[in-house]
Amino acid sequence: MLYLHVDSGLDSWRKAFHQQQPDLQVVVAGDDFDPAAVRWVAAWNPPEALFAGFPNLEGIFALGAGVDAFVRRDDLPADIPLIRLLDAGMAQQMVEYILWALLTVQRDFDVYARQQQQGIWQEQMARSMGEMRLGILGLGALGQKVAQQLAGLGYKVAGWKRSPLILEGVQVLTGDQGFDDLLKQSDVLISLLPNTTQTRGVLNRSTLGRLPQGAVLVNVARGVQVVDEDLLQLLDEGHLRLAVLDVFHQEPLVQGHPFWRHPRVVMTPHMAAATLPEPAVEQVLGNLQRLASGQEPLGLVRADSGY
Ligand code: OXD
Repeated sequence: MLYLHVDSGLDSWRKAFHQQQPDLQVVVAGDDFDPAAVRWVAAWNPPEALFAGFPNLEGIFALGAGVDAFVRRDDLPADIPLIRLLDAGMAQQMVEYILWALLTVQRDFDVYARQQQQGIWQEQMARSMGEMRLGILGLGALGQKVAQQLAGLGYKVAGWKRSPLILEGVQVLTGDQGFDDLLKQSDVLISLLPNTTQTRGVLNRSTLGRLPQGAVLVNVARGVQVVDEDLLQLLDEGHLRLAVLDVFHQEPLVQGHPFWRHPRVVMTPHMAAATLPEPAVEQVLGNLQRLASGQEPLGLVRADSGY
């Protein structure tokens, strides 16, 4: 029996499970079932103490890429595998979102929006894709696909990862020196980093200040990676041209936060890459099969790295 917890679209999730594996019993809050019979939980934004209610749990599937809401909890026994989604339709959405941000600056649509408000008719000198140097922080399952697709379109793409990696068409940098080099050469810095103790606050005055004059930040990872005051200062001082933000310290972003009205901030409500029920369920079921045959599931979260 698998217990399902999602914030929205419950019917689509149940349907996807039913269509792909009709014999798997899927239960949700409010159903009549014995908690002791629940072996698996598939969840997004799991409420506090959710897992403690199931004494015979064998594994937990996070229905997303980031597992920060699943780690460091009191109700999650350390010996139970935590498995996250890898891509499952999210990479393509990320590419689309980032491409929108890139085209906004490459073709100066942010400038034209301001010019329109001021009644100014003036053509800007657009850059080509090959003139845009992108720096992608985080080359995990999503980051790698995003990097390669953007490189395939003609952008100059570099990426940073903790451990070395060979990725065709992408310059991969590692270590502290690599991080510094990436910052210095990125016209657009894109965060796809996981949320860990090391990445919290990593986008601050010191790091963002090392980006070239007029650079742009795109954050599609987690809001806590950004020190908001530092970002606002760098935007106000004109060091950064634009910040495209999909994620925030607190979501929904509190009313009155300066991001809402800042002329150099473009914000969206954490929608860059939604979890799509069908590919996500396919991945969960594939992993259930792997576990049943003694194989390691894909997307197993490592306790030491937290992702
Ligand atoms: C995720 C997210 O981590 O949607 O999947 O933020």
